[in-house]
Amino acid sequence: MNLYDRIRLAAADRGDALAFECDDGRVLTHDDLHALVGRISARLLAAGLVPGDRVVVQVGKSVDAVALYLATLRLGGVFVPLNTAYTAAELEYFVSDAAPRVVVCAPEAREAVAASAQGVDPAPALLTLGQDGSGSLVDDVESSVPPSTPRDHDDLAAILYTSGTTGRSKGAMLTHGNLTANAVTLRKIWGWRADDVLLHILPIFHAHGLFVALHCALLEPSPILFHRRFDAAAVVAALPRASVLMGVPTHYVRLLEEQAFDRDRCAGMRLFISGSAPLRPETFDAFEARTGMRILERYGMTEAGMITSNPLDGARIAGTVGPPLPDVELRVVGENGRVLPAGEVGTVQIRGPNVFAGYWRMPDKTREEFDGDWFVTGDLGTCDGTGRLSIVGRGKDLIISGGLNVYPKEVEAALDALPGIAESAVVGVPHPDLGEAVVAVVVPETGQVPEEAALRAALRGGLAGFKVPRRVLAIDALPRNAMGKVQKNLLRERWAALFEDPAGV
Ligand code: MCA
Ligand code: AMP
Repeated sequence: MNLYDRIRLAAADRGDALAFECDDGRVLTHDDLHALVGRISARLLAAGLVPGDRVVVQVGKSVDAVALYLATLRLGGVFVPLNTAYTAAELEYFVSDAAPRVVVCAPEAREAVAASAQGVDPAPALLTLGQDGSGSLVDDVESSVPPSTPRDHDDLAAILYTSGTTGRSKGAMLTHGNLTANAVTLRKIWGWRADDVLLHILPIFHAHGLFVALHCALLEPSPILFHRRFDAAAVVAALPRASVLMGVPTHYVRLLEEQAFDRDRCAGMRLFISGSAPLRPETFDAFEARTGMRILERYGMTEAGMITSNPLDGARIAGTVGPPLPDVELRVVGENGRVLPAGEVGTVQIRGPNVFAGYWRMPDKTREEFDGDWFVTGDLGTCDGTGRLSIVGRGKDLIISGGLNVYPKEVEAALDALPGIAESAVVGVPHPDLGEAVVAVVVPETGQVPEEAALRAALRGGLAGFKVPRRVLAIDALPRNAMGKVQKNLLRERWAALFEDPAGV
């Protein structure tokens, strides 16, 4: 079944019930939401969308953007959300790779996005959507509301770009079957209830905020308090009306910085869920001491949605991400390809109905990341005797800063292209707020060190802000092993305490 139909059906006898209450004062019932989805579907259809067509979307978080996602599903289109922080240079790659029928962007970005889409043949329709709901996407259209398009398990629902360890970003193809299987399982294992109220604080251009959070609430259906950007004080104020919150570790670190965040505020809360990056045991403990509640940590990936989860009932153990979801199989594999017993550290591999259909137009890359029918996550982990997984590191050269992925190679290439830089190495080092912060170590060409602020400013033109290194440090030569490979572990060790002193942040 088309995932949209499932969502519509879930609210069939709850049309008058609250679906969204936004922090801008907008309130929508389920009937309002689905009427909006209908109008946007008509607009997309008028733009020429047919099943299988991609809809590339780079817009601010709003209920209209959620409705745009649902309308795309409804028509059998393929939703391609993009981080709003991406620069025009970054956007160009995604638009040309996805070859969309429709591109939706903020009204003020229209010209830049039109330029990014210039090479796409046939030229996509360009529609606009402002965060306040203005724009050509929601302007009245003449055509009548189209019916929903039946979809099979294997039909694509979305492509989410994840940066590649080498070179180009890869579009992870997710099917209606993938998204539905994960949503149905999560709703069950997290004990979702009709009287739950989700406090939604995540961006909706990633799997966490778009799929995990929204699907659980919409399939119940339970109301959503919708914050368009994360503001810790606003979250604390809204908590007494909520029962479930999903966030990345940085959200929890920032909530703990709020004086007013206490046990009383959390009295109606049933579940705090964390994921997308490792939750430090210190954060878990501080959270429990302040609120009396133990955060439920789970582990996931764009290519597979949610993979493991600590239990709803039973021990939630800091530093572990729990057993695999009921319909997911997981194994830990050693360097020689041997499946490892409990207690040993190796690469986490998974298979199940949640695992994606491959990378968009990259069959070779897809093959490389599978071991038979097992998907190789690139994360290093170990299982205990009861099947609980702990993630102990990453085999892939990836930095996760505040829940956002940064691939060093992309930042190194941007740095190496700047005048005065002979070579560079980019690493993640511990950061009290972001978990890991991006730090660049550069070798100046002439021994004359380029100014740090100027280097960071130069990077900003091409790279999204969250990828720009918090610090750029000069060094005479990069440490290398006998094979000539840069020893990033030595750089990480040397600057491990860089952000320990709050003055250095
Ligand atoms: C913003 N900035 C950052 C980050 N976010 N810098 C480093 N890392 C970040 N994550 C920078 C901006 O470039 C800007 O810098 C300044 O911080 C303020 O920007 P603003 O947007 O106001 O930041 P914020 O609101 O404080 O954002 C922090 C945040 C946000 C709320 C933690 O990064 C966030 O929403 N993270 C969650 C991402 C997420 O949903 N991940 C799920 C991926 P300047 O002013 O210098 O330009 S899905 C996934 O991982 C899988 C499936 C899973 O398991 O969930
Ligand atoms: P993404 O590519 O944005 O989907 O990020 C997925 C990656 O985030 C995973 O491969 C892990 O490295 C990391 N991740 C997600 N959840 C957790 C967690 N609870 N603990 C540690 N790492 C996590």
